[in-house]
Amino acid sequence: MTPIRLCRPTPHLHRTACQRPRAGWRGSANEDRYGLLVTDLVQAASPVVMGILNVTPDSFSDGGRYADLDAAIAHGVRLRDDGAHLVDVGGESTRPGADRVAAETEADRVRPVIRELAAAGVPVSIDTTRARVAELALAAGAQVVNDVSGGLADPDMARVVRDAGCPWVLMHWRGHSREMRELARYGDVVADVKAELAQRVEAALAAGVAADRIVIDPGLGFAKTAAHNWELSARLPELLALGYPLLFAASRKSHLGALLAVDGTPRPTEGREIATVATSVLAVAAGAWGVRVHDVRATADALAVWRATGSPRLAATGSSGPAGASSTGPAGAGGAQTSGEQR
Ligand code: PMM
Repeated sequence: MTPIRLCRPTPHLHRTACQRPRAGWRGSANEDRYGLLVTDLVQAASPVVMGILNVTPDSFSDGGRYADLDAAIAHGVRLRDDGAHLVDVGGESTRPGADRVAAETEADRVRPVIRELAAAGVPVSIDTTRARVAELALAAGAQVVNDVSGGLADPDMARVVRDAGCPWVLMHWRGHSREMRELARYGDVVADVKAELAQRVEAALAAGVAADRIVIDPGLGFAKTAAHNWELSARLPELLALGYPLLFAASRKSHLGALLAVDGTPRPTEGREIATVATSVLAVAAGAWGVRVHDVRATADALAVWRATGSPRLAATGSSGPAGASSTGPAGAGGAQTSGEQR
């Protein structure tokens, strides 16, 4: 693997050497289309905030809310105005147990939204595991591919991303929604996720994707119990050692609901925002490149505080996990995925 230099978020506004396109930066054709935006995002000096816009009827937190085109566009613009560097548009729910939708349905949901947001100057990423949907979304104006399968679900995805020259978020993934619960079996969850992410990065590089287009993501909630999510959250420096920018996406997920449960009843998704902000800031302080969140304003405010206090970095925690969390099954803070919980 060719590790790229990871630019840590810093409070400085001027461009550092590692923010400038490096030798090997892939040509002016890609720069024309993705140019500075891409350079700024993947090699950003400040943490990148990705706002979530699911145009699905059934996503676990915002499902059904933005199925209407005008509502979706208005929300995407609001996310940008609140401070999102990217608005992540998804047309297929990936909550555990969800049925797949047809590729045409997924594409029909996302394309008009992306087209309008791009026309309004909102930078968009497409959240899809399908190469064809990614291709159509890029043609409609998306600038980043966010692939929760890390390229595993569709063997053609690497070609699409390589040809576009756009950034590619490779998330750790073991299987589609219907089967992911049974796949939450690990020896040491951090070591296993790290090794599997390294394989996905290798595959992307082998397919010709440039190293400076790659972002990794541990995939909280995807074939992970609550204990796995906490352990990954606590040991991000081990994943950062892979040498790639890391996206952290805990927003409103079920381990937060379980942590805040009262009498065994998980806190509903709307009540998980403060916990989301806390975990996002901790991730950035540990070195995450960016966070993917529903409430962009709350996150942006918290990151402004983090910057104003000198962007303090946490000491690397080494390999010991959080107290009480087990990597082999549900235990510790939050315990198992509660049935009925979405992620
Ligand atoms: N989680 C969801 C959807 N897309 N993308 C990335 N990169 N990482 C994630 O953890 C992730 C994702 C599911 O959450 P949602 O229903 O709130 O979008």
